[in-house]
Amino acid sequence: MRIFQLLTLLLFFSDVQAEDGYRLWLRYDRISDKKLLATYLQKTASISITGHSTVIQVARKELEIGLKGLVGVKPKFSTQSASANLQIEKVSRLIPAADLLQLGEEGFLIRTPHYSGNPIVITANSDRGLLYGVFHFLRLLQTQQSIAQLNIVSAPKMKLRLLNHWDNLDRTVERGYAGFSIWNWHTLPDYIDQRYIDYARATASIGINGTVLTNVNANATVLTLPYLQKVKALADNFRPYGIKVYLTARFSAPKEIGGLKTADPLDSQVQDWWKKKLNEIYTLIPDFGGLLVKANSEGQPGPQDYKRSHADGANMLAEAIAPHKGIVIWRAFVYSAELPDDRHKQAFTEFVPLDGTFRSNVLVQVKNGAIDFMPREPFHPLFGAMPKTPLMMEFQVTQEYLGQGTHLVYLAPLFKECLDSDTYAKGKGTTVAKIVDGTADQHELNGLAGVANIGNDINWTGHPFGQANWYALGRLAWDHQLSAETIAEEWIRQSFSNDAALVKELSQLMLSSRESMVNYMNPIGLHHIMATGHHYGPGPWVGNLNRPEWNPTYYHRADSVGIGFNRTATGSNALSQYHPQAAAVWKDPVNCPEEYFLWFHHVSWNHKMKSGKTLWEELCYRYNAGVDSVAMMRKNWNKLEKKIDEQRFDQVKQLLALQHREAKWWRDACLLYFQTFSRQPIPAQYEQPAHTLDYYKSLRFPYAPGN
Ligand code: BDP
Repeated sequence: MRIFQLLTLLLFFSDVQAEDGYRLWLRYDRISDKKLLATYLQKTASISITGHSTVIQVARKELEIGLKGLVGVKPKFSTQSASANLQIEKVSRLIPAADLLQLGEEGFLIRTPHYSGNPIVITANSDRGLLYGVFHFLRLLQTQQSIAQLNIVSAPKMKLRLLNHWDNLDRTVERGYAGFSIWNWHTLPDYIDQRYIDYARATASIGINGTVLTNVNANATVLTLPYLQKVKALADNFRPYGIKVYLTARFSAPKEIGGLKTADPLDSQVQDWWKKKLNEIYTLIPDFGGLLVKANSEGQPGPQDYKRSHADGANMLAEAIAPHKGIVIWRAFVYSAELPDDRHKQAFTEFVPLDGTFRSNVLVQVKNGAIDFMPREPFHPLFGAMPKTPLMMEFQVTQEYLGQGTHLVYLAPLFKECLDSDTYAKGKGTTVAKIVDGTADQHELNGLAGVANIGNDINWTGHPFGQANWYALGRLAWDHQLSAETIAEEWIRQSFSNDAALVKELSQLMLSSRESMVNYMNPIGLHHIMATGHHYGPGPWVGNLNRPEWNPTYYHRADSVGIGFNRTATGSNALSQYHPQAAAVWKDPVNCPEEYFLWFHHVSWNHKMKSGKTLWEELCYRYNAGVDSVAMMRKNWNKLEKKIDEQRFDQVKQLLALQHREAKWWRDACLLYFQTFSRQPIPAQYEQPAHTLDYYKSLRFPYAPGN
């Protein structure tokens, strides 16, 4: 074989094998459509880009990488806009001032104004806006859109668009299923891993503008100088991408690393300590974003240790950070083992009376639901109940309760379901999205965060489809009106290919995946019935944990009569925390949507469901339908073999087989256990459990990840 043939062959193979997922949605492979390729080439033949900031340099670099890949030509840049085909310029004279006004600080506009030569103009009010515009332009090319006549005006609906990393300093990741933390604290600040840059590119490309580097179960060490220098190194590298860094603050840090005897927020020494600490942080990182705090929750220290309120704690930090224009994000994820009240109600009970008492630079971060990132959960009753406080949304991108690293579950439908829910707080149509984006109560400070699913696995997220959830989080934080379908399609086109049939198949697979998972894990409103600690797999029988609300039996309440948690007025009355019109949807067992039935009602085994089946039969049906739909996903995936690179095809194929096995495990374990109460057979038309209940109860996973 001639040497050049060998080289070509090697190149060919290295190309095929390079599809390991590392490039995420920024693959920038050559445009296959010849006609489009010609247009793109023509429209990008000369590019003017003005400005010299590091952000502009990043935008240029991205255009270079992107166009080289997509159209095969290294772009020619100039600063002479008049003759360029693509003109990238802050506050472009070609765009009316009123249009620029709509863009705010971070928005962008891409337009083909009608004048000679028909150039494309990308403009914004800031360099960051231009960078977002460039990423969007490259997205148009990657998804093979027409760029003949463009008029795109896009401004983010949320001000803070954050990833929350639950990463520990020893590089383990709480609820992380994609390897270890990407932050290598040991080699920072001297060594800047290329991953940090690629993380920033990907993150900025979907509009995320902040990253909380550390776990909410915080370690005060990150606030010591050697670690702050490491944080600074990351901040310096993220700044050109418009990404600010944030840290989690351990409330007892003044004691642990400051040598004080107390962390009481009303103690002047404690206040001074935080002021000095924040001065130190801002000296190193002038644009540091702020602090995220989990306090008096699941054993974390907090102001209540000193009989102070959450507002006392948050305000003390907020005051210390205010001179630097920083913010405090205070989490509302609180519940107590001592309180006999339904866990569902506790955050509301605790926080609503504090509305109006937080400083103006405090946001309260609320999980999408009142329990904990369940496969399906009604929106948190706090949304709409604290009009004087900006409430930040916390979604979980990492799939702690949703199949972890092994299940293909596309989360945009879950995120959308919550954002589109009507709180009725200010009349019909006051959706959760409107509360969170600040429009309902005119909060300038507003935001949305997602607990990241990123680790040091080669493809970042473990499951190749986990990438879609990272992508969806960013896109929805930018624009919560985008549909789950649109986001899926964008992601598929960029991550796999623009082949129309493939896009259709994959998007069907993704869009139905969440519902399948609900069926085989937690149908009809069941929740929190997973195994202890690691939350991997089913554990509905668990009832012996110290804290009552950590037990699955607390949530499903199965007995000889029926199953489900009565949260109506005759039960815990958690429903009373919702606006009466929102509560009305769930209150009446006759009309309650069945997907929330057992969330709000204790229902008898023989209750007739809408399908005509009894509740027990419906439960059997749903668990089986969930398993069947995973079988269907496998079948559909296998049909795509020729259209997907070998590496990812094989990876997903194996993972779907695992998901299928785990779906059966969920079904069989749950049905066998609930059958001990219903005392009815699993109808013969369904596959019968492969093992006994005792077998499922005996399974142990001492080293399950993320715990
Ligand atoms: C739960 C997780 C736990 C987190 C906690 C939180 O199991 O690991 O620390 O939420 O959000 O979902 O603080």
